[in-house]
Amino acid sequence: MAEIENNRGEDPGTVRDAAAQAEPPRQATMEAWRALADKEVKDRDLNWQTPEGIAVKPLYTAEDNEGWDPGLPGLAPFTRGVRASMYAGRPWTIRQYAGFSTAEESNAFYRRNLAAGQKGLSVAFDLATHRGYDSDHSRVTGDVGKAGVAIDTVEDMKILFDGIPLDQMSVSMTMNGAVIPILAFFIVAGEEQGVAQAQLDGTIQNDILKEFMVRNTYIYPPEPSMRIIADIIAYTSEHMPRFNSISISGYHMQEAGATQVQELAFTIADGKEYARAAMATGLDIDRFAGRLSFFFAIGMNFFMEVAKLRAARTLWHRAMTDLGAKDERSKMLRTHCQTSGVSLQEQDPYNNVIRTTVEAMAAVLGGTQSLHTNALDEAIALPTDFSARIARNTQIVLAEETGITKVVDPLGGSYYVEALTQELVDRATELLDRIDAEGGMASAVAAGWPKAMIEQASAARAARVDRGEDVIVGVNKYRLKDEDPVEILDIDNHAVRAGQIARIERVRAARDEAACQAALGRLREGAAGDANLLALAVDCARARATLGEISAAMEVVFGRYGTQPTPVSGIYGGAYADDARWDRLTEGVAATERRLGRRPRMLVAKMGQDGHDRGANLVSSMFGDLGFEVVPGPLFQTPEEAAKLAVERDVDVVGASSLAAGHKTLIPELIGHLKDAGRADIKVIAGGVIPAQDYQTLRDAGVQAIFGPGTNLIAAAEEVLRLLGHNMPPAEEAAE
Ligand code: MLC
Ligand code: 5AD
Repeated sequence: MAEIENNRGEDPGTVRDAAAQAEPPRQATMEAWRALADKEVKDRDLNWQTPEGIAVKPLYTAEDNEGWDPGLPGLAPFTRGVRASMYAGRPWTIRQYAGFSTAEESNAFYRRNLAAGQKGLSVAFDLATHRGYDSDHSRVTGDVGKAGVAIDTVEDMKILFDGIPLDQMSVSMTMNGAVIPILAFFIVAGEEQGVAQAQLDGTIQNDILKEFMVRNTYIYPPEPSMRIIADIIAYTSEHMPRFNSISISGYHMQEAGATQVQELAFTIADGKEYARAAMATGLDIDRFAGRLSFFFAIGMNFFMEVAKLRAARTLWHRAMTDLGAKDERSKMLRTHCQTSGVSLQEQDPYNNVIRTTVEAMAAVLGGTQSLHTNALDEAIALPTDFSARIARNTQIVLAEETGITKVVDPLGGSYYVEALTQELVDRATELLDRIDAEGGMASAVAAGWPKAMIEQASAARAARVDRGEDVIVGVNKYRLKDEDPVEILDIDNHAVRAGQIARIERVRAARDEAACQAALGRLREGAAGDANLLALAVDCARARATLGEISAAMEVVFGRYGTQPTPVSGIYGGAYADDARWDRLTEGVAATERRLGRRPRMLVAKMGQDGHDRGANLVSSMFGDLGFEVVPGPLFQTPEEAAKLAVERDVDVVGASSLAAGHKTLIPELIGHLKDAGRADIKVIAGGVIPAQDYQTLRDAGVQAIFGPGTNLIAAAEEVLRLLGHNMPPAEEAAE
């Protein structure tokens, strides 16, 4: 107002004085606001307790930001962004994570995507590759080519990047277990494309601590795994200056159920641990720290996610300063983000486009460097060309149509966002201090409490959703009566495997066997000693050793790691205290126990190389709370091993949890082995990422109940009790 009038050429002081005289005095006090708001809502409490225990108020003002200074973009502590010009100078990288089937098919998919506006690549490998097995290994029959692309030798890697110049395209590779052979293949694929190592631009995930916590694609025990990381940091800092040696990932923690504070603190703590591990090898921190990068999930709590990225940058700057970094680039947290997979639903799947758009906006308003937006069919399958196009265009529209890129940190100065940023910094610092006091993240992970904390948060969230306290549109509210299935990508696992095996055989037939074995021998010796493992693996890759052979050479020395799941108890059941639905179920369990003369027993089985154990852990925890005797099966069983365990423990039911598309191969095999053992009476149920299109195949194979994404665990438990012969009336009848 004053400025408009000022355009008339009047003295601004006079204008302001006149306006002050004309208007009645303003009552902009907090007391006045509170009185008005209370009147409007009739004294209802408007504070919101978030899952991380933060009390969010209905109003924020300048008072909430007192003593807090977020600084300026491009300048320490980088709260407002790592670049001075941010997206006004260069937009974030549209980097869609993808990979499926063979190297040929994935390469063609990448090229179509790049032609349509994608800017960087991000490779998803299949689980056989992740876990260091060649496609011909007997443990991976259900996994080859399913959740990502199968890579067995450097020949596959060359095909994967055929026609994609590796000196011009930045390539991220999500690999943590078989990280040594994969990075070696990448280096040699570049070399044979004519690209020197120093020119390679990209990122390797190489983050093992979160694998032990939540993602589970580890191979070796923690100690040699940490050595591998230090070796990679040492190698890349010397030979590959443009390459990000690690992508320290909170993403999978949030996917496993972590709150934003947990994701933030554990990720920063992981980063500190890696920096310390590299320094322990004698490397100067400023030699490598500028190429440590990060990766966060962006879920539906919009402002919390924006604040989380700002808090992460603030915390990392502090952490690296404490570790002695001098170069500001060493203290700059650069990150990739991916919209949240678990927030997406099978039911009414077009809602997922909306969710992903909101999450993508939070990621860019938080200042991410690179972004993956999930496809609408996320909850059931890998993206098709159609769903991938919409996912990609979500970013292109944000970048090119909205004007969001024109202003640096446009939410900077929002009272709420700044207050949340500070609150997240403070809360994460409390956890970080606890971790430091216990000797760092490797010790904390070994002690197991961060994983348990995440699983508790996950069980609490599941109970809130099942009870309808957290709304999911189309799932626990506004659910459709009829759903039209969307078209999905189906991969012929048998054909991919046969093709891969044929190629491995061709590579083996053509290579200089003696040279290959000699290189593998040197790697084995290096593992027993202290040579740089990546340098030795590069020689193996040149000599056409396979991924399985390179992994095995190190496994001989390091061993293969495995753990026994330990489900949390009391959280899910506790949320249902005094709830009639829960009482009906516990009565059903008690009646079943009387009939059987013992508690009903359930094996929760994880077969194949699928390490996604969030669903399995939840089911184990919930059925345990109900009074079942739960046998939580170890990860990575073959169908034969799972059947054997079921028979040994004399269970009544096996719940097979599948999240990596192995279900059509693995579950029928499991049923076959139970029959062979004369235990066809053991009931088999299936849960997880199972598309409706596959239900009939599974039923034909003998699966007695299928629980897809979005299943209410209470309803699932009722069905299990019915399967066990309990006369359980439907909930509506019981209520009548
Ligand atoms: C950027 N640049 C600018 C600029 N913005 N220069 C001037 N002005 C500006 N405004 C420069 C940068 O300095 C850099 O050069 C170059 O442009 C590229 O920009 P960047 O910001 O570094 O982006 P990018 O290359 O995309 O790297 C982002 C990254 C990296 C650092 C976060 O680590 C990355 O790409 N990560 C992706 C990880 C990923 O895809 N993960 C998938 C996980 S899926 P220079 O020379 O400084 O480098 C998963 C799921 C599962 O894990 O479980 O399977
Ligand atoms: N292609 C595309 N996206 C994938 N994801 C996992 N594997 C692939 C793949 N092969 C995504 C999903 C999942 C997250 C971990 O990564 O969104 O939730």
